[in-house]
Amino acid sequence: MIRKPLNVGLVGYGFMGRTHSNAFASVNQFFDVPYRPVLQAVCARDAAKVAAFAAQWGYGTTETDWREMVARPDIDLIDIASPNDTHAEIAIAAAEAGKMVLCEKPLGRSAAESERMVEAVEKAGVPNMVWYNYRRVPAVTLAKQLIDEGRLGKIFHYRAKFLQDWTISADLPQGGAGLWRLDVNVAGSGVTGDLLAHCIDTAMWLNGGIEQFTAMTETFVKERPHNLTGRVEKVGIDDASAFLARFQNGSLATFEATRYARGHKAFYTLEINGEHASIFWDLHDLHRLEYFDHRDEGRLRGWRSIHITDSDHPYMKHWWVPGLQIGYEHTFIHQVADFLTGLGEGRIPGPSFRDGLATDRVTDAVLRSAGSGRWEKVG
Ligand code: SOE
Repeated sequence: MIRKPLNVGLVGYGFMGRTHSNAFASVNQFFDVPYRPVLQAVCARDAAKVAAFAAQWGYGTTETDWREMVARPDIDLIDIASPNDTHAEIAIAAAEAGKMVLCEKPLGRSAAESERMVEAVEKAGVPNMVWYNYRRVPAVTLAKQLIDEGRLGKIFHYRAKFLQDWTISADLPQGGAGLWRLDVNVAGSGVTGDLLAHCIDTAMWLNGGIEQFTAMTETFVKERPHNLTGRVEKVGIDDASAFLARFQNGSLATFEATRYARGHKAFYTLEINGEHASIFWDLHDLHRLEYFDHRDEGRLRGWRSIHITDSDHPYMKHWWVPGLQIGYEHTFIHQVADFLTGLGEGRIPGPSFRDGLATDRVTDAVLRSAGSGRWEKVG
């Protein structure tokens, strides 16, 4: 297949900049897609650090002002992997310049910000996508297939958790590189936008829209030193967030995210209980899907632990041989592969900016409900 070059301009070189760069650099080795991502430019404010990143990952050029990169005619796609407070401005400018736009999650710091982003990409008619990568863990994609095939029957329950423990120390400062997630002005919210947003994106993809819910949040450490001001400042983010929900399909759900679950690092789990069958998945064991089917013969009925490494499992024929596992970074490669395939077919797969906005509407309403104690309906 002749692959058309697609010139990528990346903004941000942190953890997410690395996952995205790896995906762009690896996709053609494993997937037969009609485009060849070219690591054309990377942009960040620190000239020395961005030059080192460019050398390490093979970016051809560097910029220190994203506006310069957005204006460059040799860039086709702007990929936003910088902190949340930069997403809207860059995405809107990129769309207005006619670039395709990929944006790290959450789309905006609030639904209002995300609405402007959706308006910009849709007005410009540019391909767009949000990096909710967990949809493309093969086990999670298989769960989607099983649900869509009707194997679970009517869904009664959806249960999701995303547990971490890295902010428990009150000495941990907020703000600056790596710790901007603790600064509400930059992040928009705490675990609600960072972790619960993943659970909500996957849940709405697997189980449809959420009708109403009631939430609670807590900030356990109320003040932290700020890396940029040097002062001890009030903490504005939520450290833990949980809600009870009713989906449009009638199922009941519980969601929980926290950075205060000692011992858990990235324990994202989801369980779905249907009339005929149940599914359980756990990010710490991401290549397994636990499946129980009540229609199995009684004597042999039980939970099956399916090792998702066979060539008829989603994405797996592109990797090694049956039995050999893949990991976290592959979810980003799958997302790029699907994006490039969709680009060739003129049909970009989700999550689109509009899907990202739908998640932000829920996270906004979670914070509202936690403040008011009332049930919220999502439009
Ligand atoms: C936070 O620690 C974080 O890195 C999130 O920002 C990511 O989206 C999540 O996938 C892993 O945890």
